[in-house]
Amino acid sequence: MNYDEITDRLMSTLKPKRYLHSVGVAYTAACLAMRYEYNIDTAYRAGLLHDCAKSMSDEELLDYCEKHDIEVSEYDRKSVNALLHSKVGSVLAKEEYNETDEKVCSAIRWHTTGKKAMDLLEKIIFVADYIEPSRRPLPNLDHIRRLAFEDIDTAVLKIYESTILYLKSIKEDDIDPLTIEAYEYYRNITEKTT
Ligand code: DGI
Ligand code: FE
Ligand code: FE
Repeated sequence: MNYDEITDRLMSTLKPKRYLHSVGVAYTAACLAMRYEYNIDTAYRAGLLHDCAKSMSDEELLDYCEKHDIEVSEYDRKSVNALLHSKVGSVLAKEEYNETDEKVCSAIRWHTTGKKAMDLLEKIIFVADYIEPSRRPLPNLDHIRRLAFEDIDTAVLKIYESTILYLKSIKEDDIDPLTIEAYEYYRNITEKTT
């Protein structure tokens, strides 16, 4: 699909604010791609598509997983929309948006929890999702925005710190172990340089 077709479809499924967020992530991902010498077009497309499943209800997400053989963990069941829109989105991007680049699908797949040793596109989308201009103010956001363009691994680490603090402040026990594992990984690899 070309950009017009993608944005038309996104506009018809996402709420206006979510659509604006997606465009913000696309442009922010493109800027990070410029900084880290990644393919700008690929980063922009991954940004546009990353939340393409966000408007689905919990029921629709679970149903989609069953029909498409997507594994649903016990953590996914506790926070269906938060954790499954990324897994479902990566398949939806292929099926409904004709996305054929596996790297784009993987960046969508991992944009919420992240994971250990993300590739550059995965990190770009993980970070762009957090710092794009229309995000409501979050703790440390100005600092993380600057760091994103200085050292992306440290920006990933700071995002984990804020997200984990936030998740602990709402309900302690349902943080996906992937989130914690990835946080520890980025703490270890950035320790050597900071
Ligand atoms: O879809 P967005 O709102 O743009 O952002 P997102 O996909 O990064 O995150 C969706 C929500 O998921 C957000 O409120 C933070 C939350 N989240 C991130 N990691 C975890 C998590 N929620 C749970 N339950 N567990 C996690 O590990
Ligand atoms: Fe998301
Ligand atoms: Fe998002």
